[in-house]
Amino acid sequence: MKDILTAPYLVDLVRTLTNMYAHGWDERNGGNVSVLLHEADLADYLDLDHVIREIPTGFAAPELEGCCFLVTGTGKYFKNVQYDPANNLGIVRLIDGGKTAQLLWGYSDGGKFTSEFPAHMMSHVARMKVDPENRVVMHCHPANLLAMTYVHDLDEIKFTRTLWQMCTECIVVFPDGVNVVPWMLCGTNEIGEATAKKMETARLVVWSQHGIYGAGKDLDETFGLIETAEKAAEIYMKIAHLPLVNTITDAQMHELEARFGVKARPGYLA
Ligand code: 2HA
Ligand code: ZN
Repeated sequence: MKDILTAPYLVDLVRTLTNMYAHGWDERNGGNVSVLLHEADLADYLDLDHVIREIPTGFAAPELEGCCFLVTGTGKYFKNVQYDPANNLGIVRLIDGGKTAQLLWGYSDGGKFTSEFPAHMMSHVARMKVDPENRVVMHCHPANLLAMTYVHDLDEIKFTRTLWQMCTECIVVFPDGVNVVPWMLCGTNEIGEATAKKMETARLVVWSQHGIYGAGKDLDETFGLIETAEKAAEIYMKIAHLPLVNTITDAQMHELEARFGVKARPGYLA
């Protein structure tokens, strides 16, 4: 057996979580990330017949039967993950139609997956239907996106258009825009269901007055997606109180669509 700490997905996740913390997106135990793994990804590293313990999930997700996930632990701090991955992360396999998680590795102090596990698993189901390559769901608390939810209209078209107008590359990076969930109690199946519904039409979902969810095929892509939206929100928070003299027009957005071969979400541009 190879050492799981050398598995590319584990190395990649530890680096990404460390970077998310460095960006200030994950104070204290803020944020959570899940990565879909197949048994074939794990076979060289773990005895898949050895289940450490079983943890009830509190929801059903029959689409994920037999899927394995590398997931951040509840109450754990991203800043600490690099020093003790086996305590702060875990690998689980879903069985019983998603109602039970079999722990295959990690959560070594007796812990379990993030409190936002329902939102993660339901979002994986939603994104897989749109993009079979999707493997990552990422949640964090970037300050400028959060700030924007206090001062900007939460209408999804308006919110998306503002972000697109803040940096030229935004429409290229997230042509499907940003969906918005109003303030809801976090950690519940209800916010999980609401997030997953919004994930059907966009890879970015803002949780008002809380943070953001991103989804993508790998950690780099998903990190980059959130990074780009957060950069746009930062520009917005720098200029929102100043007289607006220039912007990126819808005609220029259409030029970007043509140049980069992307299609803006229907109805979002004039
Ligand atoms: O895990 O970010 O939304 C801490 C959180 C909950
Ligand atoms: Zn959060």
